[in-house]
Amino acid sequence: MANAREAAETEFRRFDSDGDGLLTADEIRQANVALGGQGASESEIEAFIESADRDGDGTIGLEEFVGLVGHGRHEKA
Ligand SMILES: [Ca+2]
Ligand SMILES: [Ca+2]
Repeated sequence: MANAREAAETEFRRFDSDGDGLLTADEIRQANVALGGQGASESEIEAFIESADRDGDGTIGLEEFVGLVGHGRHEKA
């Protein structure tokens, strides 16, 4: 039942290079490059964080990441 979630968790851990359970702008930038991106701009990374950062701490936690990529549901808080 949690296949999409597990896939998202696996990705999250791959991106979380220091293993603290939070994705920072730096880690997201590295992840983007690792995925074959040409390097996201600062504003693209900021926009990505803003779109996913529900608790407003400026980083992407696992739950926020799963909510963003784990499934396509659009939930209104
Ligand atoms: Ca981290
Ligand atoms: Ca957050």
